[in-house]
Amino acid sequence: MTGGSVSTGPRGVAKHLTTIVVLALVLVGCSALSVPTPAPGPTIRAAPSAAPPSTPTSDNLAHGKPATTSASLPDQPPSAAVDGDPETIWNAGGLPTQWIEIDFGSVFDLDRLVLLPAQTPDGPTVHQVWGRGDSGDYRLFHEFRGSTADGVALDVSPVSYWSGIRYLKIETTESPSWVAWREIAVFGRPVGQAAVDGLFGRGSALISIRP
Ligand SMILES: [Ca+2]
Repeated sequence: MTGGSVSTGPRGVAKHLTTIVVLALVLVGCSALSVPTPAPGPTIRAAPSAAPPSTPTSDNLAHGKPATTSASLPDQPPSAAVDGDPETIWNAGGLPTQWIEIDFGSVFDLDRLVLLPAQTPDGPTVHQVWGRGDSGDYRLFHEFRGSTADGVALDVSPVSYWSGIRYLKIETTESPSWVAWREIAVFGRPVGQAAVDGLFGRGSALISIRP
């Protein structure tokens, strides 16, 4: 009896030690597992892509191009809408309808338009995008319709090129504000280049394919 109780002592201690060791290993294992799971990766990787895409002035077809308008204030001329500076403004000095037309000097196929409004007060507006070649009638390519605000860009990239445009006209038909633009940026390619791209597919479409 006594021998039995003596003999079970070490086994009991050993059993407890084993349990402690196992628990310690489990705890170590849990802490080890928790180490490789820090903040979610996508959150960290999202930071660089959160920055707005750059729109280099050198690629902006409208930059420094001749612009004419329906009207303008003496100190806020049409050229201020295409000077690359968001702080300078073309201001019609009047309510809609007002328009601004930009002459690219030759014919382009356009794939992006960015409009930076100057607007007081904010509110519902309608802006129509018209284009034509060296000659011919204007064609309506796009219409922005919605609530807009001062300094908040309107950005459109058509699925297909807006083709054969030398003169681009932005006509504002509705707004609670005098019609004014801080900046108009236009991107695209010469007509011939667009034809070559058609053989291979557009780069933007290829880049958009992700696993
Ligand atoms: Ca400007």
